[in-house]
Amino acid sequence: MFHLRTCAAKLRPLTASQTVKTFSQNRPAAARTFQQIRCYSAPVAAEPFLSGTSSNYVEEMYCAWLENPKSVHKSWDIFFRNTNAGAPPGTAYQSPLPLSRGSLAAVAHAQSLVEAQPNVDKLVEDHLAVQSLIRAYQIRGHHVAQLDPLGILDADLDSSVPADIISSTDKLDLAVFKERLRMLTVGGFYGLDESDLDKVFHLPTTTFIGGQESALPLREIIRRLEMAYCQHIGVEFMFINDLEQCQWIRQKFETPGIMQFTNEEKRTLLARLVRSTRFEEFLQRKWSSEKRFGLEGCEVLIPALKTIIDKSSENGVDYVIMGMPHRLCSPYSPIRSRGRLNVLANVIRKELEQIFCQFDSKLEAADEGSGDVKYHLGMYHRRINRVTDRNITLSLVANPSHLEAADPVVMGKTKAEQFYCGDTEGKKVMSILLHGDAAFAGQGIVYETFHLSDLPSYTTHGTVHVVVNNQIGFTTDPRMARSSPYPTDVARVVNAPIFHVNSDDPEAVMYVCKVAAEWRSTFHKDVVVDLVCYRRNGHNEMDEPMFTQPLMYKQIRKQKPVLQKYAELLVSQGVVNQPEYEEEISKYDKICEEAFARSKDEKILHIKHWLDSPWPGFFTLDGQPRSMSCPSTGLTEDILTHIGNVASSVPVENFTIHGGLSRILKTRGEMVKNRTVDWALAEYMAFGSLLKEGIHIRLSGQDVERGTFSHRHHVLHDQNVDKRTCIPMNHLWPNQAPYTVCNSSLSEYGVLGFELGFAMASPNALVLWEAQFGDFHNTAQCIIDQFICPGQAKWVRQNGIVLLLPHGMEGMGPEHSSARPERFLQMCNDDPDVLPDLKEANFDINQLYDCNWVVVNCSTPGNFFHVLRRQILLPFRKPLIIFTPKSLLRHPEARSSFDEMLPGTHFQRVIPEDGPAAQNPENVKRLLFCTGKVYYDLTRERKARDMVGQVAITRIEQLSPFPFDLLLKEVQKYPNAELAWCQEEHKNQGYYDYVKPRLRTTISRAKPVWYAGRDPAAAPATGNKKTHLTELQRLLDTAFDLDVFKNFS
Ligand SMILES: Cc1ncc(C[n+]2csc(CCOP(=O)(O)OP(=O)(O)O)c2C)c(N)n1
Ligand SMILES: [Mg+2]
Repeated sequence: MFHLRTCAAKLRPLTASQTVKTFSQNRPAAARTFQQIRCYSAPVAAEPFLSGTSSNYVEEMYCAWLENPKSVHKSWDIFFRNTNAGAPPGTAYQSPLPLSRGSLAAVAHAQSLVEAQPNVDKLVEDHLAVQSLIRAYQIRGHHVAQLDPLGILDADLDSSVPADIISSTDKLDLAVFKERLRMLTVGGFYGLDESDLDKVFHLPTTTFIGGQESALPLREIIRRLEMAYCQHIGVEFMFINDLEQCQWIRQKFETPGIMQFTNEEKRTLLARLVRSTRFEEFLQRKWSSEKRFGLEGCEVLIPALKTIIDKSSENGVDYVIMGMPHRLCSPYSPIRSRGRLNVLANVIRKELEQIFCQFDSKLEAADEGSGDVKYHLGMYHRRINRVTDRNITLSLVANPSHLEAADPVVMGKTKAEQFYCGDTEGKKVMSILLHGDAAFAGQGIVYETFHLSDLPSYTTHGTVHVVVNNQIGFTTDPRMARSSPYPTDVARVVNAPIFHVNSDDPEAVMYVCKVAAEWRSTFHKDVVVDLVCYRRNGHNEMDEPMFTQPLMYKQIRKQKPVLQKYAELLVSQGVVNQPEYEEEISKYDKICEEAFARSKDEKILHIKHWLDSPWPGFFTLDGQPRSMSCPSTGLTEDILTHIGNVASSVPVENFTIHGGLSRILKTRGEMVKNRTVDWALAEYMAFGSLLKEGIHIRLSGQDVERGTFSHRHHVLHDQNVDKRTCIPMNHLWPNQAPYTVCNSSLSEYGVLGFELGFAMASPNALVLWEAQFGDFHNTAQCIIDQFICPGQAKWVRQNGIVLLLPHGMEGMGPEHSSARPERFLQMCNDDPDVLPDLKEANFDINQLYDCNWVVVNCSTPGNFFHVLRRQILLPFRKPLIIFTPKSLLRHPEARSSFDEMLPGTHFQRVIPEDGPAAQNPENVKRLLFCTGKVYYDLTRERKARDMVGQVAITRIEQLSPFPFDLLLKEVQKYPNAELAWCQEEHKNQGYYDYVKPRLRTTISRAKPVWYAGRDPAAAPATGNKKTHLTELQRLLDTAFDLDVFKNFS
């Protein structure tokens, strides 16, 4: 009521013909612009029959009248004309006149009913009731749609029928219908009764069931709603809070006859089903002894994917990146990954012989790495899309067994591919993610990935999600596996429409896939297709599904395969005849047999053929690095100075920065004048120079723009203009590469996965993920364990992602202290007990080439600068783990001179002692090795104790691969020194376990390597500041007590 009153207050006269014009011009966004064009000319709100609930209805009528005065009942027409003419409240309404002859018989019939009504109240109420009924179907129709091909479970896990709609299972049987109507009436929902069924009701603009008609009898309204919402498609969309999007969906599903297929389309669909089904059967015939684990029960997935790809290609997409769930890529055996093979064969169209030869267990692997089971491997294939005749590239991202872990990786790769081809709206590159029902509901990474979908620096402008909802997860019933009604409910957080579809109705599946692809290309937002299907076999052949799902599997045994069902339908419709169908089958069987014969000629397995992201030009043709050396990572003074100057300025006009930041920039400027850098400036120098060299840089993570420790400030904010920002890094050079720095959502798993995927797309980018504090990386452990650490070994693909992990024991308590170096070091692949050949040319580069990742802890900004630059100047890519400092960011000694960064300088894997101890090495009693920040505590303590000549301190900056060569030299330089490793971390949580055996191997176990550090502990650090300081003092005492180890020797 309030709403209408507000509107009524702004009335101004307008004739219907005037408004028709205005309205039709605004028609596409009619619903949105409604507020602006509504302009009654009388105090309508004072009409006696208007109430809060009826006002919506009157608005609908008014809109329709504006568009076409004849489209509404005559009584409304008169009413609106009168109100526009200024009729006072209560006088605008006049009893309707009889309709002229020649209009629809049904309308005439309805008219006579309307005219017979004593007053307009009943008319309004009935129309409102019908409007509510329509809305109920739109909101809850999916709850009664027939989605389960087995007809056992309700896909929404709820067997109750919403009380306010007529269940589709009633099939409008008159007796049942009457009873339902009686219940609805008694329930007081709508106040309609049987006599209303043949009355004609005007349809609101929020439905499309009328097609060309603007009014329909109630019986027909219900029938059409049933057809749209309660058959084999359940549309969940009414939670979307954008009217235009809702209208779009309603139009796609409500318009009568919209789901029509030509005979040609039906034949194509049948042919695709033949391929999908017969491919599975072919594999089963050929490798029958292998365990089964396939697509049976969801064969429709193949035509579904093809439809999404065809439609997207038609709309301009030329690159589709896919990620798959486990059912399609079993970790255990190739044959059990038939779903994936089916996709490779029939969607991506990988040559069949290439696929079949993978089953030959006698073939030798030709590439480096331990490899993975073949069907976790990725794929990249370019081909012509036969339907659209356009080129299309399809890439399937390799994935681990960990369900859903590949989701953010696929998104990141998609974002990168869009970025590199300038596809800022996602018109050319898109992703399709496949999911299992249990995993989609259960794995939190799904939610985390959804939350990236609309963020400016992470959006891929819409992903099409396809859920293979076989209503089971291994042996677990969905009723035990999730609390949400549907497995897809997680998608509602981003307002993604969800199309549930019974997968035994292939045409319904194709239709929703088509709509999903169109949705994505229209709105560039995520959409979900929930293929409600079944799993014909057990989780694998060893599993007896009847143990745990007896009723379901009794039904499944009786279930006719979808191909057979659909073929029978098309034969009955005369679309194909039986011989044609059989011919299609034998044609495809023959293709498989011939490819199988050819596959016998393959001699060697090339995992490289299964790369998901080839890097053209980066390697030689046979996949080797172009050199095995790394140029100097130093820069000229000019470049350093230029970057330093930009980093300490605001490179745009009229931009007011915060006073505190001005001081920070001023300090930076002074450092530049003094030819020194701190951590932030060193990072600036590394990034700025790589940008000059055409290397794109992307730094992502929580609060990275400013930096958790407020040291970075890569994005300046105008203090006077909201959202006005400046990124000086993008103002460095005329033709520089772009710099992306982006605060991420508060997700480690999702964002690290995303950046890994981004880094996958190109070797010519420095992609960094920074943890807020290093310990938070463990919520992304799956990405580290399954992708970053073993990625190259499993999937032959390299990745140069950089992890920046703030680390250091600074009395801040157990959290925020440790980036858990022990975990990263434990996963390094270098052998602690084998001394490599130190005389080998380019020993350091070879070592880097062989390792699975590089782990560093730099003690100076200069070295940090070099390691970042080296990451790109190396002729290959390895993940780089950097433990970054916190207090050292502002430590006055943690500065580097430009001299350490000039041409000819390099990253120092080891920083040897260079003080008095190094001048007289034979006097040195102890050689202390350490890494990172503790170095500054040690030097301070040594000075305080006046032991600079007796104790040498050597910093190991690159922990892995271990610098055996340089450390051997260090040990040899101090022949009289005992060796000790000093760390500030607890003994079981730091570097000791990694360094000690390698140091011992370096010196052929000639001397012990003593330990000076904290005791083992369960927590990474104490929460008590005093204890922290006591522990620190104790470890320093140990480090400088030259007698402390005597009793142990
Ligand atoms: C993160 C993770 N946890 C557990 C598993 C073990 N696992 C493999 S398949 C499976 C059931 C998956 O069910 P669903 O997602 O419905 O896929 P379906 O097998 O039904 O296709 C489980 C629990 C896994 N692979 N990954
Ligand atoms: Mg499942």
